[in-house]
Amino acid sequence: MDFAAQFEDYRQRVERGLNELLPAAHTRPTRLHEAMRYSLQAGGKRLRPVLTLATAEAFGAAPEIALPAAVAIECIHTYSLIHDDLPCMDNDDLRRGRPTAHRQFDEATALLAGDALLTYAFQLIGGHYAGNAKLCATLTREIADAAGSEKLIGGQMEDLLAEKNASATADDLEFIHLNKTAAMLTVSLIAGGLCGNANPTQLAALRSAGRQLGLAFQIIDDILDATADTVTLGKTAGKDARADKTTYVKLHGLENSRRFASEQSAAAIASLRTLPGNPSFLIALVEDMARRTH
Ligand code: GRG
Repeated sequence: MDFAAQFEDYRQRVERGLNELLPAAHTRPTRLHEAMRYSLQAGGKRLRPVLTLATAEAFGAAPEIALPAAVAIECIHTYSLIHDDLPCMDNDDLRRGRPTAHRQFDEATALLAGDALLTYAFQLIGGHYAGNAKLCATLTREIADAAGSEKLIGGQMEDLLAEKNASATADDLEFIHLNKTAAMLTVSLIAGGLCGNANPTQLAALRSAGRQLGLAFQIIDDILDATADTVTLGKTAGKDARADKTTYVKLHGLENSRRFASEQSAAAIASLRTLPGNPSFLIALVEDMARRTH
């Protein structure tokens, strides 16, 4: 199977998993469950859950074992997008090519749908890995750590603070990217590794790859915001410059940002090459991401 077909195969597993593992839309209260599914099923790239399934498989585990963890991570990612779009944060109207959750429903429903997706992620982990107490505890700890106040939420907090601070530094920007973006990508790899019984050295290689992939991903996001159009992106383009936001492009310029993104992608590939088994799909995914246009 070539890369595109393999990605599509993983993506479809994720779509089926999301559909089967989330409460049905008609579950009471229907408005809440409809909003959770609306945002989840709006068709993101599914990068994080695909990373989890592919990493598990690279370590010889069946992707089904990693599916609840992959779905849990996509639930957390989607909650963070819903909350990020709210009027009190980024105040955005468009996400994944559709009206944002608070536009489609209302602010309170969007807030609750985000809360519910975050909570449901841990309900899924607790329910599906109960038969393997060590795996259940480690997945819970790793995912909670990545989504918590020192990583995803901490990165978002500093991002909001940096918007009001014209003298935010390259160090501030790295903190934001490592925590807001790289932490969830890293835990996607780690969750797959844990499901595939990766040893501590292999987990360390996955952590390095996640950090490098996350930095490359975020720099490319900054470049796309500055260079792509809203229709291609499926979200409002050019927002960073209009808000005079501190980004890689603002601090280092387009050319240096492009160079830094390719250096980080190359470093992520080098980290993945140290893994046993067959990390070729993961390597192709990093290469593909480096070329992404949305
Ligand atoms: C509200 C706690 C909290 C966190 C919000 C996700 C987020 C943090 C902010 C969104 C803005 C942003 C640029 C975040 C960096 C991570 C990122 C690029 C997310 C978008 O991920 P994609 O491109 O989205 O994988 P899809 O829609 O494809 O899943």
